[in-house]
Amino acid sequence: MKTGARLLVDGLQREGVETIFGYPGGAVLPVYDELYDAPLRHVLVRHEQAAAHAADGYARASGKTGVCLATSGPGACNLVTGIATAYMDSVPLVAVTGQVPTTMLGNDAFQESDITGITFPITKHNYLVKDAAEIGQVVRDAFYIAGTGRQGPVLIDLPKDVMTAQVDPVPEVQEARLRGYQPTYEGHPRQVERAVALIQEAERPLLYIGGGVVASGAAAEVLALAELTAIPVASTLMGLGAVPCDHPLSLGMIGMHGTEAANFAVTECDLLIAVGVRFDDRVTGRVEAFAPQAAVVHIDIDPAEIGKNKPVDVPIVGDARLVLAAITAKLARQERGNGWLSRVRRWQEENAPAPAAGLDPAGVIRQMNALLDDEAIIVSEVGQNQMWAAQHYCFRRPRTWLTSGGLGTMGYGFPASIGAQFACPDRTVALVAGDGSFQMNIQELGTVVEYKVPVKVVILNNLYLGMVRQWQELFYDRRYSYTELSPVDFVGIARAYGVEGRRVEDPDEVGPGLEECFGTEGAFVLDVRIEREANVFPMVPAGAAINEMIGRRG
Ligand SMILES: Cc1ncc(C[n+]2csc(CCOP(=O)(O)OP(=O)(O)O)c2C)c(N)n1
Repeated sequence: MKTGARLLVDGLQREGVETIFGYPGGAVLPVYDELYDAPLRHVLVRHEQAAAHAADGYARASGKTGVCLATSGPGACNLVTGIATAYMDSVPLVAVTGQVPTTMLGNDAFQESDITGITFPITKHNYLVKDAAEIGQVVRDAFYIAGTGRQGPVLIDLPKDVMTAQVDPVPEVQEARLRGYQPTYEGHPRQVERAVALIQEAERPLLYIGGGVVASGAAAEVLALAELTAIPVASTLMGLGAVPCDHPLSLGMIGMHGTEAANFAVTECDLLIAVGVRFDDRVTGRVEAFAPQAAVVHIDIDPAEIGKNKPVDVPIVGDARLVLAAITAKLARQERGNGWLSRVRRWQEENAPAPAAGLDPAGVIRQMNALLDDEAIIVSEVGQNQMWAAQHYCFRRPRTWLTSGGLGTMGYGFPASIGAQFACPDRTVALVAGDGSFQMNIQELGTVVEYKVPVKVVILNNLYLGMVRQWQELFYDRRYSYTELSPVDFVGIARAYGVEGRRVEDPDEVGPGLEECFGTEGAFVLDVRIEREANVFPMVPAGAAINEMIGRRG
């Protein structure tokens, strides 16, 4: 005989869960009582949004499914932004919420919210469990759904009486088997043949890779194909790290703040091999002008992505790793003597970034890069800080760059970096933040102190909501409507929680400041006062064609 709450904890253990992030409340107390002496680590965050982001950071850094836990009503609602963030970036997550007893469902009971209704459009699947005997199987199925195919968040809502119900006998948990859910892993052989033929014929091919490459562990396969056939590679924000940034075939990031080489190459290419990407508008700009001369091969595990935003010539539904391996196996080494690579290289050389004056954020990121090893995990907040980190840090390995790409969630980075540090306790985890976004989940300094999480926070502090101010400067005639932020004593706040910190206001102090930050054993907050009106360039204005960049460097 076991209670529903016990079956939940047993289920989590059966799935290999070691760490969960959560926040208690009345409706979830039976589960917390079970956690009291369960061999599971529960991390008490300071806000449920942070629990979801921490579980997400844990998942992105480790490749495992992250788990968060909250109470009903306000607790569950506070998870919503974190669940939506994970959904948009296809991150495997299981969120467990307490719910009012089944007898009170729909009565506007105290702390009731229809969380399955609320999260319906932002979860891959969700459950409102009404029979405690089903909990074991629901947990098994939830982890299976979250972690297979196109990964994503799954929610399990447990009414309080279901948690306390006694189950006897305890049903055996079966292998997950879900009618109507069968992800396709092997690409269709005929489509693979067509892709191979197009690669053999192409004169100006380009690989366009995204988060799906990281998720499916296809980084080595991308590199093998690129090297065998001398195809340059452009990466989305989410794909950074899959191919080392300093590899001769790497063009860096594509899109709104992408490199000239990547954006010009996609405009000129005659074959676009899109892998694990979704043709997001931040990448394509005006979609008709994106790869206008190219035949398009699109490889994706999610059939719904193919042809969604851009017509595709060769659709290949499957796991990127398997499909790329199948394509590469059919190809012989190809040289590209037609000048495509030298043209691409010329774009790279002509547009090498020029050093800026003053306390330049790009310089801060480059100095960070010089100090840290390839294993370091860099997490960002959202805004200019995110784009500077993406542009100027040299990512060389998958899962070393964690950022909210699809939803662009300010407040994501700090809790995600805590989750990443729990997943990878022996590696350096550094957060690049803006002063605005850091303040969105700054209370997690409490979690950092309580659990001795040694994350390093580097605030690129411009006293503005910088990215929005940049848009106001460029497109709203410098009318800075509600984007100026008053100065905050971040070092004082950090110290009040018990975290060390230092403020840097002079370019010469950046190096020593970073050295102190990364040389300190525990957590550290480095508040770097950058040039207030530094902008992120190059930039493709919203709705423009991808090669219509403004503010080119130099
Ligand atoms: C939760 C949330 N609210 C609003 C926005 C809109 N937004 C995008 S970037 C940005 C400014 C970010 O400012 P800051 O964190 O200081 O970073 P900076 O751009 O200055 O580096 C805002 C408000 C958002 N992305 N997320």
